[in-house]
Amino acid sequence: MASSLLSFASASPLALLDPLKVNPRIGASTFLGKNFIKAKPFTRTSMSVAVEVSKFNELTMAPPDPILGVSEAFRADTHEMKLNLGVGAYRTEDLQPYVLDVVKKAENLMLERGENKEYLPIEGLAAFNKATAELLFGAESVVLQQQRVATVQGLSGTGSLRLAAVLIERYFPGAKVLISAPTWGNHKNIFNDAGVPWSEYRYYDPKTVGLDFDGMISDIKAAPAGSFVLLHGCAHNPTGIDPTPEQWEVIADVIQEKNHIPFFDVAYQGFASGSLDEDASSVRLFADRGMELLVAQSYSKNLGLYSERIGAINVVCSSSEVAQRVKSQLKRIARPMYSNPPIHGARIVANVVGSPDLFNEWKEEMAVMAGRIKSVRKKLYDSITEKEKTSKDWSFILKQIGMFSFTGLNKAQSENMTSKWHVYMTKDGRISLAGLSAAKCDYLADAIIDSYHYVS
Ligand code: PGU
Repeated sequence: MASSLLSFASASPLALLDPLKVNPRIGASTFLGKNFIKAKPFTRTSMSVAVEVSKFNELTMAPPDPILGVSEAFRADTHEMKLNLGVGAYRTEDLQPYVLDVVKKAENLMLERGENKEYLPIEGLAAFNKATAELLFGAESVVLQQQRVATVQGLSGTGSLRLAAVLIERYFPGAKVLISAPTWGNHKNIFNDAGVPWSEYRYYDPKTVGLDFDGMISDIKAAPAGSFVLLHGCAHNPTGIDPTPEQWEVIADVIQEKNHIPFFDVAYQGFASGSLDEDASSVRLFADRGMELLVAQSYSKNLGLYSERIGAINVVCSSSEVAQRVKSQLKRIARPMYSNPPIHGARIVANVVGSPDLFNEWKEEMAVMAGRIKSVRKKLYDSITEKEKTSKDWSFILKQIGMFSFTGLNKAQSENMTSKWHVYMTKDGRISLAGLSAAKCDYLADAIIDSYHYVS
């Protein structure tokens, strides 16, 4: 074995060992441990091979992720006032991560039952798939009664979006996905990596700090018929601006006229209004019209299951027979990608949604989380307006909904928030109010006022 490892070292083009630190009289035994005490000293040949240029040398350093990279930078900062408003993750008033009580109860149930860790089927846990589709469409919905929905458990929202992206690439070659401008930073990566072309439709109007509804409608109209239109089901990320129910009707009209296919991303069900049903109303409006559509779901935020990677892709089809075929193809996509999904988060969701007691408790906890965010939103607005010396109108903070506020701060101003104030946020000016406490509102207001007025 020693000799085979040594021959690997001498044959490897990778610069595995630093020859300057190698004592040629001792050779590799220093590095490889006492099992290799009999190793021969390095020869000239082995040393020169060890520093040869790596086959991976062409790889440049990838940039940090615009969202998850912010948390890495935050962890490295030692300032006592530092604040992480980058990632959309719920924190308690003490700014600690929060595990929902219903999640702990569901996990205890799982332990008591002594459930096993066998592989799940490719499509995931049956009880989860049933619960997640019912949560989304409503247990009494026509699409579920007619078995027209293909539901496959995915690796949270991201993995579910990716399954759908591959489905589009494979079965709708050349079809474009229309994405709101702006959108969640990872959407474009997902479609790029799946080889799906995309373009943007207007969404945010910086002048009104509101929805550019006319721009949105005309861009959706102008797109080639049969495009996929990516819509945020509720609590649009990053703007916090959703269409009104009347506007949703018009969006559905245009999509139907153009024979487009709606593709909903539902990552915040319950976090916009505090009500699970109300936050699913956009999706239900489209499904009730008899349209075919796709919906990716995530339980990262509403059940705080960020690292369990639990979500689903749902494809509403024109008949149950088509839905079965679509499901079979989604499974075919999943199998070589990750084989089958993890069970733990799926069981938690199935237990919580499937038990009336836990379900009711979940709704209460969700209302508390959504309520805390609403209260810091109001407190931040009050602090800013109290400090504001000009006629600048900050009321958009109150109008936005969900976990985020889109502050309108530009890149330089957002950078000032971090470099001067140790407030970590994404460079598009988004702050996660879920990471803010009432106690830090005043400090954040100072940072925003300073960055807005004194940095151009
Ligand atoms: N869709 C939207 C609109 C999202 O905001 C997120 C998460 C996801 C999907 C995917 O979440 P999963 O955890 O894969 O279910 N956005 C958060 C979390 C950090 C990130 O970028 O993944 C955010 O801060 O924007």
